[in-house]
This record gives sequence, structure tokens and C-alpha cells, in this order.
Amino acid sequence: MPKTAVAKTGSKETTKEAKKESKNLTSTSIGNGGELHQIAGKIYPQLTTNQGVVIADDQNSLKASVRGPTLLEDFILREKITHFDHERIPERIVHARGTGAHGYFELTQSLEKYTTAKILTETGKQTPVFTRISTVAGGSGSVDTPRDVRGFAVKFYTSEGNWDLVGNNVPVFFIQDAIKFPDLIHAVKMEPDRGFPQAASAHDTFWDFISLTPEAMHMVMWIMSDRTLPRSLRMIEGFGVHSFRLINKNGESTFVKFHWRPKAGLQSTVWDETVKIAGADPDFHRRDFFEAITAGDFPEWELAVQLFTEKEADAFPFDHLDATKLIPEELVPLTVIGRMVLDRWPDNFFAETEQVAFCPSHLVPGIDFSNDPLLHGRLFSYLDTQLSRLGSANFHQIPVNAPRCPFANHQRDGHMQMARPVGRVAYEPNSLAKDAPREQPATGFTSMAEPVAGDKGRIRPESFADHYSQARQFYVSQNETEQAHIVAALVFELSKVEHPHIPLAMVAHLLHINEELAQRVADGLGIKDLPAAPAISAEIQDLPASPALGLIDKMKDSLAGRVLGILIADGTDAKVLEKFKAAVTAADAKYKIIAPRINGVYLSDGKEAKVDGQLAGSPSVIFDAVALVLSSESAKKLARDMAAKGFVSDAFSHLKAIAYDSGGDVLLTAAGIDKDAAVISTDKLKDFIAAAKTRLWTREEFVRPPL
Ligand code: HDD
Repeated sequence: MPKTAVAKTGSKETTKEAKKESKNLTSTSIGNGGELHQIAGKIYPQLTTNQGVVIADDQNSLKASVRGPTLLEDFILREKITHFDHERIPERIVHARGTGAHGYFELTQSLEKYTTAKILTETGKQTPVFTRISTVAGGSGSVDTPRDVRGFAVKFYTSEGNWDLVGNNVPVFFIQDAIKFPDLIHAVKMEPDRGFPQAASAHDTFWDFISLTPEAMHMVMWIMSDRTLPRSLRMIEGFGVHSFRLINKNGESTFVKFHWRPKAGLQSTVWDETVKIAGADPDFHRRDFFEAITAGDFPEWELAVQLFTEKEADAFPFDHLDATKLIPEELVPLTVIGRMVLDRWPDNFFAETEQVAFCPSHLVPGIDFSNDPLLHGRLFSYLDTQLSRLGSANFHQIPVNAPRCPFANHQRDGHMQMARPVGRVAYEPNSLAKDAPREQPATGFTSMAEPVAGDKGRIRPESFADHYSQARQFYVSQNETEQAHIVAALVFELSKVEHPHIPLAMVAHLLHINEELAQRVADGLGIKDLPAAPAISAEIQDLPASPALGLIDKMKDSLAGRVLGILIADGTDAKVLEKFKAAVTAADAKYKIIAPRINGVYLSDGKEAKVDGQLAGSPSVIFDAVALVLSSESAKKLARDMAAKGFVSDAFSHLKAIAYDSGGDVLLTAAGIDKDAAVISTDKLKDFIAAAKTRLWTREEFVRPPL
């Protein structure tokens, strides 16, 4: 027996700790429920095969002799390698990269007048949820921060069955009909002949498709805004996008749109920062979410609804069944009806975040679909994709997908069947099993009895024809900075396109949205002669600006949930540092100490500082604001260090507040920073805290002159 595998089994250790540990371990590891054994005083469960056979040696495969061939007989080796070979499942064709968490939803205002759904009528009750937030285009190993829409999918484990609200952080979509979805996704994903770019829309095929799809123009305005560059997953809005129906006890229907609004307010990064974050921390959003939840700083959203009748909908100047349109809040105000708190990180990423299966077709009685043709295609697509992704019609039995209310029917068998139904009856109606599940006509799910008439055909309604009015409304609702960022994004993306006719076609569309926008983008691309705007069939309306569509004004005037980076080095004034840390903590923010070395940094009082990050691996892009608390000696040395100068100049370029003491001042000078209102001495901590809550937008014209 090899030395490494000395495993004494059968120890009957009964201390409290041992019992606790065995409970934890056996509850999370299938097949390890057997006896405990002890190595070096620590209690472990026995390592076994999947058949429960205790393994004596997990370090060496079975050989014919000491230097001889490995034997096929080694069932332990083969089981282990076979399982490993099958560990990956097909990643989601879209939204492959995601981060999920458990939590609860609590209704604060009943919608009893509109629906029978208990989740929307029982106030005060906490319903468990699992929420997954994702990027769309990139693979599961792609970075967290490309310019991309974020998926916002919530599974409510209601007492009446699972309800999945599968939305995005943008309230509209690219296309009006689901039949175009494969084309859209093929266009945005990496180009098939070359296998790049990964997680990026800045390439020919995406913009080719978009330039030939006028209905995408409204969504294009949203994705070119900073909404697609979130600072944190805790700081994005969520939208159900489609209209749904609520059905009350009299069978009456009211249309509804669902909105999630983050308690932490909205916040985005600027493009240059986003690009650098991708290198500094590809898991930036996942890590941020993990750190917030495990620190008890739970992400929270309000759920709000827009409610409107069929008659009101008929009077809208657009068709609410068209997913490229939103309903301005000025037209139908939002009513907050509840809140969602995410308070538990999953135990296992694969078991939960990867295997969670959302389907817009998962509805509960009292909620119903509208006739949005995009939604209807989705009702098919998600169930279908789960079958290929999870490999079995029994995916609903995976714990993260299983309803938390009783469920019973006569569906049987199939791959990976976990249930063990008893009895001889697997059909209904039946007279043989009195306790078999039966239909419930009074309380079960019924579809709204909507009258339907008309000619069958591959038809697009005339009411879907206006593709530009809301795009225009979005653009005029942005402030100067936000507009400048949209221009810069379009110029960046279209500059990556190799075929010149494509940017030209895009500029032509932009002319319908806003002439100044089109001109600025054309200038940025070096296009001298503006193209003609494409012919259109619907008149473009000048809709009033809607403040709800902006972003910067939705940033919260608070440091809660933000993270500051404090750059220190040998000799940092311990008192200044302490005062600074206390002020940040009092403002509800977190901080991380960054230094040239992770260990052995001594402060002015001779004590060793606890350092969270080494300078080269912790650039300022991963912080909301920074402080430079340095001795003059250290500052002089750092003044020759590009990582230190980059720390400062990036913070400045990304419009962040910077606090400095006398040593910090030396570094500011070395980095060539001209002090402005948000570069503040550590003597004025209050001013710094106020400045750190936002960004100094007026600085932008000095660091990035608008196009
Ligand atoms: Fe989709 C995943 C959101 C249109 C087909 N979609 C997926 C996810 C989100 C959305 C958040 C990830 C769910 C998760 O975390 O597992 N999708 C949307 C929104 C849309 C939309 C808000 C428009 C309003 N999707 C859409 C259409 C189709 C799909 C029109 C197909 C006809 N979507 C899928 C899919 C995915 C998916 C292929 C991939 C993985 C999955 O379903 O579970 O079926």
C-alpha cells in the first residue's frame, strides 16, 4: 500500500465539532454518508467511488508492476476519469456568462384588484427566489465587463408553482419577431470563420445585421449608452420587457410591464475604465456580487409595475406588443409593489448557477402572456434549449429548478429520472388510484379567453412600423455627457468594422434619430459626405424627453456599497490612514489597502499594515474613488513607477475623486495631474466623501474631449 494512502476508517469520534463537521459534509456530498475516519486529528468522511466503495488509494492508478502498464481493470481510475470527461455541459447559446444568487421576494402592495396570483397578492410573505444576471454574447469563460446587455432572470418559487421573469437590464429588444433571433445572435457572436471577437459587438457581422434591421435602432441607442457598462450587477435596472397580462378573480385582464429598480441606484463605468477592468479583473462583477453578499451587504431591488388596460393601450402612439418599444413612465407611471433581496451565495456554482433553467413559459395562475410575437417564440425556445443543455426532460427535478410547492402528474421515466413514483396508475382519468393527481378547474391555470380572428399569414402589423421615434426620444433624454458617450461608443464600434458601406448605412439610420448625432458620428468616423437617410413608411414623432431614460441622474447620492482604494507604502502616516478609514466606514463604504508589497509594509508608527492588494494587480479602475496616503520618501520612489502613476492618472481620467496627503501630492505631480474640485486633501475628508459619491463629469472635457 503506498505511503500516501494511509486511511484508518471507522473512528467513532463523537466530539461536538466532529458531529457538526460530519453533518455539513454528509449533507453536501452525495455518497459520502458513511463512517468518519481520522487523519492527523481531523475528522473526514470516507472517500468512496460513486457506488459507495471506500477508496484506499486516490493517488496511484493500478499498475501491472512497479514500472509496468496501467490496467484496464482499474474501475476506480475509469470511473473518476469518465466522470471528469463528462463534467462540462453545453453552455447557454446566449447568456452563457452569468452570476446567480438566492434570496427572497416580499410583496409590499397587493395587486388583488388585478390578479389572483398569490405572489402578487399576499403582502408581507417572503417567497424564495434565485436570480441570475448575465452578459449575452460572450462564452461562459468570457470577461464580466464587455459592452453588452445584462440578462436579469428571476425564478420565484411561489406557493402556486415557479414563475420565471426572464428579462434584461434594457427595457426593449433588438427585434420584433422571434424568427429573427438566431440571425441576431449569429451576427453578434464571434464570426464563424475566424472564431473572434469574443464577447464584443464591435465587428462587421453585428453591424451589418443591425444596419439592415431598422427595428433595432431603439435598442442600439440603449446599448451604445453606458447602461451596458455597469459598475456592479447591484447597480442595474431589470425589465420584463414584454407586456404580460394579469387576470383577476372575475377573469378580467389588465396589461402589466415589470421593472426592477436597484436600491443602490444606477451606476456605470466609462468605456476606457471598462476595457481596463477586463484586464485587471475578468471576474469583476461576479467578485463584487460575491463580496457584497458574503459581507452581508445584500443587493436589493424594488419591483415596480406599469398597469394599463386594453383601451389605454389602444390609444398609445405605439404598439405595446412590439418589444422594440417601451411605455414611457410619463404615460403610465410605475407603482412599486415589492422588493427582492439576494442574501445567499449558492453553495455550488455548477449545481445552481449553471443548471438553473429559466423559461418565460413558467407562469402561475393569475398571470398570462400578451400577444407579443417575440415572447411567443421565447415560449418555445427556452424549454427546448434546456432539453439540450441539461440533457433530459427531467431538468425540473434538479434542486435549483424544482418547485418548492408540491407537484405531481403522470409524466414518467426519461434520462436521469430521480423520482420513484409508486403504484400502477400513470394516466388520467383513472378509477384505480383514488389519490392520483387530478385537474382543478376552479383554481388551476387557465388562459385568458381572448377572441382571435383574422387571416393567417406571416404578417407584421403596421403598428410596428415606426422604428425611430423612441430611439429619438431616448437620445434627447440623455444629458450632454451621456450623449457624448453614445457618440463615442458608436464611433468606437463602427471604427472596428472593415466594410465601409456598413458604418455609412448606420449613419444613414442615425439621421432619422438625430441629425446632430449622425453628424458627430460621421465626423468621428471621418465620413465627409453624409449618406441619405433610408426611406421609411411611418412618420417619426418628436416625443418629449423622459428623465427616466437617463442614467447619471439615477446614481445614488451615497457611498453605500462602493469600494475605495487607498494607496499606501512604507512610512504612510498611520494617523491620517486611520482617520481616512474611519471616514470611509462611517459613510457605509468599503475600502481596500493597496501597496507596492502585499506583506512587510510598515507605517509611521512602526506597525505593519494589512495590505489587501499589490499595486500592479490592483489598479484604480476597480475602485470607485482613491486616496494616496504616502510618506514623501515612498512617494518619490513611486513617482518612478508606472503602475503608481497609472493608478492616479486612470482615477483622474475616469472622473473619480482622489484624496491626497503631502506624499500623495508628490505622486499627483509626477502623474501630471492638474488638481480640480474632486482632487482633495486628506485634511478635507468631508469634501472628499461628498465628491466620491459621484464622478466629476465636468472633468471629462479635459481628459477626453467630446467628439
Ligand atoms: Fe433569451 C437565455 C433574456 C429574447 C432564447 N434570455 C436568456 C437569458 C435571459 C434572456 C436573461 C438567460 C437566462 C439564464 O440566466 O439562464 N431573451 C431575454 C430577453 C429577451 C430574449 C429579455 C427579449 C425580450 N431569447 C429571446 C428570444 C429567443 C431567446 C427571442 C429565441 C427565440 N434566451 C434564449 C435561449 C436561452 C436564452 C436560447 C439561452 C439559454 C437559455 O435560454 O436558458 O433559449
